[in-house]
Amino acid sequence: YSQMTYAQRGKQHTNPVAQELFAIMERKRSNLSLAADVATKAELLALADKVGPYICVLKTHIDVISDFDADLVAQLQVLASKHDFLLFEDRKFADIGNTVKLQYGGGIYRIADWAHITNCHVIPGEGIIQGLAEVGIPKGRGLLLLAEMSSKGMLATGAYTDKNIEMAVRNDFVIGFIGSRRFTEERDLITMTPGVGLHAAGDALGQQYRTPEMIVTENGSDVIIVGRGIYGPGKDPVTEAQRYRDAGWAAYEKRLFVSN
Ligand code: UP6
Repeated sequence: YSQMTYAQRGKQHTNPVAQELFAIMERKRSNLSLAADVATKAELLALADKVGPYICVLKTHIDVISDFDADLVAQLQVLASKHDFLLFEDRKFADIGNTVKLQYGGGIYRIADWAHITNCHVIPGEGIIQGLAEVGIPKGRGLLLLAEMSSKGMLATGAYTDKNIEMAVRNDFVIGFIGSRRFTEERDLITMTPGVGLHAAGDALGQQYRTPEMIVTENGSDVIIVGRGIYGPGKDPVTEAQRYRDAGWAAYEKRLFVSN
């Protein structure tokens, strides 16, 4: 699959969210997701509006917004249509199936009502996927499994990562992984990779960065997730978003060129 174009993969994919994601990537020539980790509603909406034209996915941590309300979600949905991107709530669910059903569908965030994509750890076992699927499938959503993490000393390796791959292959609700590489050819599961930066090597709390070329060209990942590299101190988010979009797309085209 890493040798096929995003357009080809979108046409043959069976999951509606995956089809839409590939179509957006092709239309916008962007495999960039913005990790919009800001603290207020106004900052999040301003950033999403500015950077929206250059991204395929807006990744949120909705629970860090100090003045969250239902109107924020309504406005994010307007921006998602205006700029043609998907919403990914990076919730990292990690509880038993019955509890994650409540967390995904309810509470004040009602994630399943607006987030096209969310993600989970499989530490509780496969019931977590089943619980989330009961809420998400009727709404046409998709799930990513955290097969690996970008941080120093992370424990998602070896047999644990392999279990993620097995569970993903047999659950249609799963559209892919958070991780650093392409994991399987058994079906077209999408990899999205955080910990991407053109300049910094990491931060003071264990984050580690690799370049788009390492992630997309060499490792076969599909979407780069960039946060502080775009909106960090002293940066112009539009300039940086264009730079990362171009770097991510060039890395993808190089992958196609090298393999064909
Ligand atoms: N994230 C990681 N590593 C993972 C999984 N998720 O960094 O393994 C998320 C973080 C943050 C974003 O929660 O929202 O990706 C990375 O942001 P940064 O580019 O500013 O480091």
